[in-house]
Parts: sequence; C-alpha cells; structure tokens
Amino acid sequence: MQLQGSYFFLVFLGIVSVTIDCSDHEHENTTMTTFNVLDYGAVSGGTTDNSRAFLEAWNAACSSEAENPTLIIPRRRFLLNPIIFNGPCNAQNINFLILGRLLAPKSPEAWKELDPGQWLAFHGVNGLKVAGPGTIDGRGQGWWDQSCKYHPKLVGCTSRAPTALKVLSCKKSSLRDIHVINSSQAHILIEGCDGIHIENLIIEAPGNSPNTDGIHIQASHNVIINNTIIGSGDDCVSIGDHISNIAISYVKCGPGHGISIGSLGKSGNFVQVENIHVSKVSLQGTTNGVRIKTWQVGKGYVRGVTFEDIFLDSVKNPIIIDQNYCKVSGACEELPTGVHISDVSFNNFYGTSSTNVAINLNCSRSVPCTGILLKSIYLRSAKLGQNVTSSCRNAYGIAFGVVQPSPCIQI
Ligand SMILES: *[C@@H]1O[C@H](CO)[C@@H](O)[C@H](O)[C@H]1NC(C)=O
Ligand SMILES: *[C@@H]1O[C@H](CO)[C@@H](O)[C@H](O)[C@H]1NC(C)=O
Ligand SMILES: *[C@@H]1O[C@H](CO)[C@@H](O)[C@H](O)[C@H]1NC(C)=O
Ligand SMILES: *[C@@H]1O[C@H](CO)[C@@H](O)[C@H](O)[C@H]1NC(C)=O
Ligand SMILES: CC(=O)N[C@H]1CO[C@H](CO)[C@@H](O)[C@@H]1O
Repeated sequence: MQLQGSYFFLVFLGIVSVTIDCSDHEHENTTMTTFNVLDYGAVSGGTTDNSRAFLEAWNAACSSEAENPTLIIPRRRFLLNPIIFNGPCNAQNINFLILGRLLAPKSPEAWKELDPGQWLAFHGVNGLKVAGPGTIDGRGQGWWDQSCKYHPKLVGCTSRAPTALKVLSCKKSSLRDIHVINSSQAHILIEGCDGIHIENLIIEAPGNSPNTDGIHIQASHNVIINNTIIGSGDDCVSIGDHISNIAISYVKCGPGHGISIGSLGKSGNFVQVENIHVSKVSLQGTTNGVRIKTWQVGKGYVRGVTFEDIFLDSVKNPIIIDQNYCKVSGACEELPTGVHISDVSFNNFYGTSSTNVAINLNCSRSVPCTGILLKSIYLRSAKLGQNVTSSCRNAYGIAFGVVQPSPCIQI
C-alpha cells in the first residue's frame, strides 16, 4: 500500500517535472535566435534525406518570437528531397543561412508523386533573407538526360523539371551571396513578390543544359538584381508578365540566351510589363544580347525599358525585338493584334556580333513599336572582314549620336 502510494507519488512528480520541463523549453525556444538544422536531426554526407529535419528547424525559426531568427545550414553537404518552407513567420525578418551545400536528389525518381516543377520553395514568407556563401546544387544531369528538348525520341521523356529555388509571394526579401548550380530547369523563380533584392549570386550550369534559365521573374514588382554572374543553357535573366520596377545591373552573362523580356502574350492575354532598367551588363558568346519577344495574338504593353552600358563579345543577336515571336513555323500568319512595345531605349552598347544582323527591330504592322531610342551604339562583326547591319520592320523612334551599324529606324 505504502509502496504503491510512493510509486504513484513518484510518477506524479515525474509528470509534473516533465510538464515543467516542456513549458520551460517552449518558453526558451520561442525567443531563440538560431536554429541549426543539426539540432533538428539533419545528417550530413549527402545520402540521407533531410527534409524532415529542415522543416522542423524551419517551423521553429518561423514561429520564433525573436526579432531576427536564423536557420543555419552548417558547412557540410545535405541531401534534401523536394520541400516547401511556408510562411508567414512570426518575425519581420527571417534568415536562411546556407553555409554548406544543399544537394537535390540525383534521380528524377525522387519526384515520383510530387510536383516535378519544384525542388526548394519558399511560400508566403515576408522579410526572408537567404544568404550564403553556400551552394544550392540541383544535380540536374538526371533530368537533362531525359529531357524531351534534347531527347525527343526517348520514351517517357519529360519537358517539366524542377526549378531549383522558388520564392513565391514574398515582400521585402533578399537572396545574397549564394551559388546556385546545375538546376534541372530554371535556377531561380521569383513570383508574386513585392520588393526583393538579389545580389552577389553565381549561377552556373552547362551551356547545353535544357531550359536552365538563370533567374526568371514574373508577377512581381520592385526587384533588384545586382552583381551577379550567370552562365547557363537558357536566358540569364528572363522577365515574364505582370511586372513593374525591375533594375538589373552589374550582371555577367554567358554562356546563355542573354537578358530577355518575354515571350509575352502567348495565350492572347493582356500583357502588363513596365519600368525595367538593365545596365552594366556584359554578355559573352550568348545567343542574344538584350531581347524583347511577344506573340502576335497578345495584347497590352511593354513600356519604359532602358538597356544601357552593355558590353557584348561575340553575341548572336545583340539587340533584338521580335514582335512576331512564334515557335510553330508555318502557322504564324499576320494578326491584327499585338503587344504594344514603346519607350524602349538602347544606350551605350559596345562590342561584337557573331551574326550579320546586329540590330533587329522586327515589329508588328498592326501594333508597331514606338518611342524606340538608339544612342551611342558601336557594334562590329566578331568575324574579321565582315560587316554588320540593322534590320527594321515597323519600328518608330530616333537614333542619336554614333550608331553603328547605321540605324534603320523610322521617325
Ligand atoms: C554540373 O554538372 C555537370 C554535368 O553533370 C558537371 O560536369 C559539372 O561539374 C557540374 N558543375 C559543378 C559546378 O558542379
Ligand atoms: C550594385 O552594385 C554596385 C557595385 O558594387 C553598387 O555600386 C550599386 O550601388 C549597387 N546597386 C544597387 C541597386 O544595389
Ligand atoms: C521578322 O519576322 C518575320 C515573321 O516572323 C520573319 O519572317 C522575318 O524573318 C523576321 N525578320 C528578321 C530580320 O528577323
Ligand atoms: C564592309 O563595309 C565596307 C565599308 O562600307 C566595305 O568597303 C566592305 O566591302 C564591306 N565588306 C563586306 C565583306 O561586305
Ligand atoms: C520543444 C523544443 O523544441 N525544445 C527544444 C528547445 O531547445 C533546447 C535546446 O536549446 C532543445 O533541447 C529542446 O528540445
């Protein structure tokens, strides 16, 4: 009787002390500022999936009441299956510090029942600060090997592959000092963001990897991309629809398809793209320099675009506007519609073109390009003894200062 009584008493005590322990920890943890994934069970080495540990660390950081919580990925290698870090978080700012290397699963098999369009994603997180100097490694070779683009005859080839890093629905966020390599498809997608600063990134994939855009931005406003080196198999930076206030500067691009606005208006939608400034960009061996491409079936506008201080080394289409963009040859007859392209300036371009048409302004007859400014442009052929030319269709505006090849723009 007595024994039993003290036994129960001890159990009772135990429960009480456990309970006290728990609330103590919770209290402690809500104000904790650093959340190291190793403390949440992450195992480095690259063979164990760590998505559970990362999510636990994220949930702790995200619900922390500290002012500036930081999730830390230490200087080791971590395999991560597809994962979404959801917001909103408690703090105004939340840091995601990548010191080590995040590895995507090597085989597309890991996506079997999951969305093949994504690997790492942040959704609805405001004040997100992703910082390096670590690496996000998409290990895309497995996807490239089965891509329909390069293996159209392969049974079961795929055209959708994971974007390495998606930042969706964010405000006042940043990506800094990270290295993003070998994504299966686009490296970084910014969508639905207002205010994001992307700085000091290196994005790197082979020039022949399929659709590996560097940074794709859509449905976003107030975006800065600065001091970034991008070499990949598609556009270094591509800009989609519903865009305003984008500043891109100090970007080195190549290999790749250049800096691209579009393609836009493919489904006959009303395009809204304005206020884009691209400056201090050097392009090396790319298939385009700066490009705007729209489908004839589209409506709406692309307006207020400046490209300035652009250096080009052996670029295929240094300056190109293609308002007749169409991938289905033979099925691209002239339409009475078009996306109006206006107030676009090309200022201070210098370098070489690897094709004969260095300036190509190919606009629509029904909705011509207007307010085009060409100023201080000096482009030569990359091939010795060859000349370059300009080609214009339905392009209106003015040329100013030295423009070589001589401009064909209509006043
Ligand atoms: C990217 O992938 C290619 C092909 O698999 C590989 O040769 C290259 O070393 C990888 N790049 C980096 C930086 O790891
Ligand atoms: C971009 O970087 C350059 C060179 O480091 C710097 O002078 C400039 O202020 C930066 N611009 C923005 C918008 O951050
Ligand atoms: C302009 O676009 C039309 C229609 O797509 C195409 O046939 C033509 O070759 C283009 N011209 C140049 C110089 O690219
Ligand atoms: C290039 O232009 C120059 C000057 O107009 C001319 O003398 C020369 O023959 C042209 N070269 C070629 C290959 O067309
Ligand atoms: C509930 C919870 O996450 N508790 C953790 C609080 O932090 C300490 C160390 O700082 C951990 O040991 C607890 O597991």
